[in-house]
Amino acid sequence: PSNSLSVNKESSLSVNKESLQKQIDELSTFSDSPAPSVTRILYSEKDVMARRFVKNLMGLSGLSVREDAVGNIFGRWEGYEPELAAVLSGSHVDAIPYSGKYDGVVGVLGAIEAINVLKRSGFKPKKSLEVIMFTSEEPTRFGISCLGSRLLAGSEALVKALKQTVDNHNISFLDAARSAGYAKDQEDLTSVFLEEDSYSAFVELHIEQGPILEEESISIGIVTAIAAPASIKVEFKGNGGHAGAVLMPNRNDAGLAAAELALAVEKHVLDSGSIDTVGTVGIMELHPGAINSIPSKAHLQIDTRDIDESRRNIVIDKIRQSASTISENRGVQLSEFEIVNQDPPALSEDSVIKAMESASKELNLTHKKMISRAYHDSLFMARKSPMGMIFIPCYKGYSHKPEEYSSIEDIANGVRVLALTLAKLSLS
Ligand code: HGY
Ligand code: MN
Ligand code: MN
Ligand code: MN
Repeated sequence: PSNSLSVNKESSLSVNKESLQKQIDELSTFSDSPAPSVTRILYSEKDVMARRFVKNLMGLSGLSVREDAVGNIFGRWEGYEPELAAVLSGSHVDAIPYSGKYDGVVGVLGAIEAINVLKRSGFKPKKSLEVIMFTSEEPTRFGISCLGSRLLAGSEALVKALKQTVDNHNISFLDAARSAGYAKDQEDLTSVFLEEDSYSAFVELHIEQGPILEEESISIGIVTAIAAPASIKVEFKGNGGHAGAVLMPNRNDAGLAAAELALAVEKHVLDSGSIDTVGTVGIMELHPGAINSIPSKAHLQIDTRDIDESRRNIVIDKIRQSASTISENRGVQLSEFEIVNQDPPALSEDSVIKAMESASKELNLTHKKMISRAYHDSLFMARKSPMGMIFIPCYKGYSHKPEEYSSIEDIANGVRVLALTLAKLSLS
């Protein structure tokens, strides 16, 4: 089979922009919140509609489709040496509440279009090429980020945890998975684990979710590392009571304990000595949530990250210390302090970085190496195969909100770099 890539790459790798834009727009309609926002939660009926949409596109591209026990969806283009470990590319389509329509989606629809681009160019893969849609990357429903890729990477702890994980409506993970047609007769989900050396490389196309590429008018980001994420669940309990009748000295207000801890998170992060340390309290729920009732319970979820793992872990220890000091000072009970995940960072593989760089050069696209401050399924796929990520610019770096936007030109640039990168890795 000829390596048709020797022809002029500019012309032979053309993206069908209008159909890709239409797909992005149509996929965004499978949402539980009004346009232009997107809300698409794991195993919800909108998620199931999105899955059907993606599987259909994979089929139309001639990919053979399979799904694993938790709904990771694979589409395979067999190579002429099918016994070699395949090259994998993909991302996620689940979307946190009131977010945008490009986060993750660009890496799933873009990977399918990259396959179409290669097929149209007459390319024949040596190593098979596979596209994956991870079953869920966002932590929204069960509080576990990158659930699909963590399982693929072989997390025994997660298999155990999923046996008793329930969502906010007390629906168990397995019941939710079964309602979407997965995890049929599966009690333990170790069937999801990837065999050793299943893939020779994994590449994810994603919007930058930061302002750098747009600010510097650079077309392509070559990701060298992904920051180390962690999340913590905290709950404070007090006696609550009547907002009018209970005098201040007699209170142990769980809500104020939570507020003080949130400010302590900010303080510890700012004291870390590096701009790369971030901390967020994105969830803070007060019970009973009545204006004239002193909060008797407060539930917070804390997200803290850093490109330097030990610096991040120091912040976590300080947060834990503050939580117990606050509970003593305020006479509230620290009824929960659970580190949900405390992951190391991931480094991209040199061989994949080189492939992405030479692809960008051959396509005459400006590019720069950079880190990813957002986490991605790539963080866990890096544990199973050489990993790389391709970033494209997004409007003002906006993400996780409805204003998220990338132009179809920028998306098409990313798809072409992905296509050429996959071709190089397939022939390597
Ligand atoms: O939060 C993140 O980093 C990812 O975009 N879910
Ligand atoms: Mn996201
Ligand atoms: Mn994402
Ligand atoms: Mn992500």
